[in-house]
Amino acid sequence: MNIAAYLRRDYQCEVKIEDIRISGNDRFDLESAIRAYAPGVVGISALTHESDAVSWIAECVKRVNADTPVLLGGPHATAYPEKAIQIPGIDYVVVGEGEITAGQLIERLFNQGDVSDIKGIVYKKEDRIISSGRGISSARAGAGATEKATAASRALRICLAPTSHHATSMAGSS
Ligand code: B12
Repeated sequence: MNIAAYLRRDYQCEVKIEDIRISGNDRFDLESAIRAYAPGVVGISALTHESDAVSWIAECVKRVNADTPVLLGGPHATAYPEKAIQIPGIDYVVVGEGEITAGQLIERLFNQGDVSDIKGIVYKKEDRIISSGRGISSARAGAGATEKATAASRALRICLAPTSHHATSMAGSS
């Protein structure tokens, strides 16, 4: 995925992709995988008809570690960001192109920084929904548009999980 390549290249993130559409992981397998990998942050990509799967993935993540931030991006997040942020377990919704926004957001989360100036996110703060507008397009971003990781040696881990728990017909893991 584009975002994984971007995070590895520009942020030295360690990224694992779990494609549930292909692997057909059930709830138990996913929980074991999350426990074994212990990601610092989890990102989910989903279409609107996959919203149910998003909530069980996010709940799985929170059961393993309630402090792991969960990001949602992709078509559902982009089309219906204010609905998407209401999905239980979702901490941040990334709207539109995700490369630059996800990089900035993950870096801030790892450094306990303030996220309020990051464009392209929707999140909750004291029961209010905050939307920061559209993000920066990676195609249009010039040099210097990307924040560079200040703690690049730190192992950041993200599990991008395109999701559908209905897809159980294909075996294999990614
Ligand atoms: C190519 C395409 C297909 C292809 C490939 C789909 C695929 N799985 O890759 C095919 C033909 C197979 C297809 C099938 C379907 N599609 Co289609 N498809 C598209 C299309 C034209 C482009 C998608 C694309 O590749 N974009 C380029 C990539 C780079 O962008 P992206 O995936 O959106 O990801 C970016 C951001 O969203 C974000 N992001 C994505 N994930 C994440 C995750 C995190 C954590 C973060 C931070 C950010 C992030 O960052 C990425 C990079 O900038 C879009 C329309 C569009 N213009 O987007 C419709 C679209 C995605 N499809 C749609 C639909 C409905 C379907 C089908 C359900 C149709 C059907 N009835 O069968 C199926 C679903 C199949 C499936 N399970 O995926 C809808 C989704 C609507 C919705 N609200 O969910 C769209 C938006 C079209 C529309 N306007 O209705 N599709």
